[in-house]
Amino acid sequence: AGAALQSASAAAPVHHHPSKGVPLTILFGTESGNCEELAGRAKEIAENQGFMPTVRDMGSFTPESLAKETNLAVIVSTWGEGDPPDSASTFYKAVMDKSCPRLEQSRFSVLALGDTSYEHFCKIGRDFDQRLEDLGAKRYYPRTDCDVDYEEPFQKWLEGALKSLAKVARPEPARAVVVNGAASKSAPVPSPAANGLVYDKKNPFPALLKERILLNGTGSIKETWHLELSLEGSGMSYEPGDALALIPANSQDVVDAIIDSCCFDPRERVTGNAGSEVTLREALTRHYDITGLSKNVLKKYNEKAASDKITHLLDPENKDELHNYLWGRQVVDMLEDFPLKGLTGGELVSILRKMPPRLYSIASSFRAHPDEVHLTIAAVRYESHGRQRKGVASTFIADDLSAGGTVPVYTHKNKNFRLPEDSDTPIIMVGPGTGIAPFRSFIEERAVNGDKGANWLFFGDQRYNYDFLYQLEWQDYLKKGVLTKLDVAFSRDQPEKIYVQDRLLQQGKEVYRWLEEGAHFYVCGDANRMAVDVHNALLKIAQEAGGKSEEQAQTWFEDLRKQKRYQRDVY
Ligand code: 2AM
Repeated sequence: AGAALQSASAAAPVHHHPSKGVPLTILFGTESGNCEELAGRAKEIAENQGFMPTVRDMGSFTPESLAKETNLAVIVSTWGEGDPPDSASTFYKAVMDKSCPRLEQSRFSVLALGDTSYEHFCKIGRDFDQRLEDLGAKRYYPRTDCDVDYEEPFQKWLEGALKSLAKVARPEPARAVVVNGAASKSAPVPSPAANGLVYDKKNPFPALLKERILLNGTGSIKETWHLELSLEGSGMSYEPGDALALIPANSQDVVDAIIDSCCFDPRERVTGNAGSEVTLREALTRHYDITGLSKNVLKKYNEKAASDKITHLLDPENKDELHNYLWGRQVVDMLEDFPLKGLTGGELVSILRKMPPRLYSIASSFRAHPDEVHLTIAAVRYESHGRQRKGVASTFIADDLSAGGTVPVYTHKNKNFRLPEDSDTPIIMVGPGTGIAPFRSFIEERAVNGDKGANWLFFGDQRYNYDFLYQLEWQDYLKKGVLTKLDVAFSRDQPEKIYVQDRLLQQGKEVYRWLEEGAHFYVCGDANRMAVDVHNALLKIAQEAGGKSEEQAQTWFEDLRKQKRYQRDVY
């Protein structure tokens, strides 16, 4: 040992190791896999600097084990209305609870992931940060809150945190360590992506649209699209359960509305999201988020506008008023409601955030469709505050992307949504609406591999006649025996609503039997209502079919989760 290894993304060359042997527990809470991925990368970089890092998942961690740690790096995301990642919720509650042990011996730093377009931006990271301090732990580096574009802040945080930790963990001045005379030579820096074939966020692949089919029949109030994109020549591949990130363009109506509202010159040269100069029209079309109106954008706008009305809204006393104002409004509404004379296009883009990529669960198996990726996307269209609004990515693919056109994409691994390792293991899949997507991928994969495991699908949507997504495919799989059981819930075909969780409950005994036999259980789709109701249905099944008490059902469920036999992909 000795020669200073250097990761491509590590910040400074390390000639000696003041951090040598310093233990570091990187504790992550993840929903989509981002925090887990960052934890893995942090471990690698810390290791290269001489730390002794371990990565732990909040999903299988307790406050008691927390109290045993000296140095902690916490990486956690916030979802929806300020919720922890589902798998981290038990740990989160336990740490916030009065019974959590004191942490006088610990040091910590928090990296919080979130989305500034939500009111409770990075709430969970902030809660941990405050709580660990209250419990007596010492903060060795300030918390960093990241928006969806977290790469740069992550790298800065990690660099700063490791530097600070190395100082406090080893207060004595580091003596130069001479190892085999090689200490002064730094290792050669590996050139990243030498083959030039790595497509990622910074360098997405322009995927060609091969096919776009409307899955709903005429008469439906839904608009769900099946999309086939070509990955030919990219060298990209993916596993069932992965997502595809897609970088949309803003609709020209919305770009024009902004340009008109401020009488901008669309040819004005402004700074694009990668630092180079582009025209204002190009910047508003492809580089920035021009629809999401958040408190953050309003605050930055007010630094220029100094409007009494905005100042009033931003006062913490008037939180509810701010919430009401932001609801259903976009950047163009702000520009019209609080006009600012003399605002330039360059000033406007400087307060906007970069265009965030949108993640969609992949609906195909790569082995079944080599060099293709399929998606199932519901077009979002609604009216608010007197304007017709459109979901940016979903209507980009529905309205603006034409056959032969391309869309920039890259794949996003989701290690928390995977088929069982053993192909004989039975699976139960619950995927109403576009939640069906990853299960099409699962079934295609199992069919193409000739896997023996039984497959049970629960699908739901509004009406049998118009909204039975991929109906012919499912019926074909049933006939061939690939699909073992199919249960459907069409909510609007009868006076009372019937949802997937009602079907689960009706089949409670059988569902419980499958789970007792080792089945894995998957849920994909709406996070706010459906996934919660399905969770509760499972708890009820454990009580009714499994004869468990409420508490036993809870433990049974936690066990399922710990064994990674209950997995969710919800949004
Ligand atoms: P609805 O629109 O008739 O309420 C896919 O969108 C399907 O999910 C639709 O049939 C929708 O029914 C249904 N759905 C709505 N709320 C749900 C919930 N809480 N749990 C399960 N499914 C729900």
